[in-house]
Amino acid sequence: ADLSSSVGGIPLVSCVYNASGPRTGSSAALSKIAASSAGAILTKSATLEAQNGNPQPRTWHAEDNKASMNSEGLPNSGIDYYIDSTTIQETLEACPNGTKKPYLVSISGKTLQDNLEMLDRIAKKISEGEPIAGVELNLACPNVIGKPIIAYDFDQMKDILSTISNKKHKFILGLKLPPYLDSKHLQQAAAIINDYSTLVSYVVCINTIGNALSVDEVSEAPFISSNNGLAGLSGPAVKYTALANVRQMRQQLKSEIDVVGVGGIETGTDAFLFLLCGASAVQVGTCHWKEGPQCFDRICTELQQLLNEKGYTSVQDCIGKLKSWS
Ligand code: RRO
Repeated sequence: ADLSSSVGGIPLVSCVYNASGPRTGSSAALSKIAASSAGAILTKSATLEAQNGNPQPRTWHAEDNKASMNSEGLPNSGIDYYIDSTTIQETLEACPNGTKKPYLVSISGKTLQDNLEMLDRIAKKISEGEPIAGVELNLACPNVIGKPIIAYDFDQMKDILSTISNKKHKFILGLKLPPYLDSKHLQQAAAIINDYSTLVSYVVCINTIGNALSVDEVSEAPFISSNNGLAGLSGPAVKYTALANVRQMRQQLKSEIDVVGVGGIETGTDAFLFLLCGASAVQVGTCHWKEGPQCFDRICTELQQLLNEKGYTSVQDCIGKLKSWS
């Protein structure tokens, strides 16, 4: 079966690629994604300046591996590193036999001004010929202490989209969204995004479920030290919330806005379920973190086998084909 797809008009040889976050901070890490079966390469969310993130320990995995948490606090090398021609070249050179995959940059500015500055720098690099295929604007980071999740604040979300929209940048823009746990909230978010359908080419659902807490029975303290132990929840535990968000976003958004699914995907079957719910592509975060970039090869092989067994000849044939009871 044909695993190719496209996101916001960006062609992907495979509909499976990495989530921003784990193993995405350096060109060495990004090169390994490039060398794998992943269909695109997405960087760690960047801030304007490089920063170290929150104190350790800031990550945790459940013993049964069904849940993970992080309060990384945006450790990253700064936007200039991720859009630097050496970083991009080193990464893209690792793509298999002379091919080039889409190189996508994630940004998560601490202020609107920082996001605007980063978008301007990206636009400049693209105009100079840097092969940056698109930008994922992260409106959903749960781990900046004292900063709420932007996409839960609809006034702030409108303000950001309207300000960026006035800039008339030409690159492809996606929005990384937090999970919405109430359908009314999801509808409100979708309505705002629909108003900016000329700006937003795709959305990515979901970021981690914010402000979870894991407690160590032995020390009687949280496992994670920063932010009073509060951290973003990921892994198989969030898969059902992610599927619901992908499904509802696909139903609420204008058809020209693509949906990318992320949250707890570990197998080809998981990827297939997200496609049925309306995802044009899927990202792998926690499983990539735990297993390394060989997860992309494995998940692609599994998805391929499943589609063949089911008689689907392409990913395109199953996107949004979730059956209903009535
Ligand atoms: O770096 C982080 O703490 C982080 C980010 Br920016 C994000 O978007 N989601 C997450 O779970 N962690």
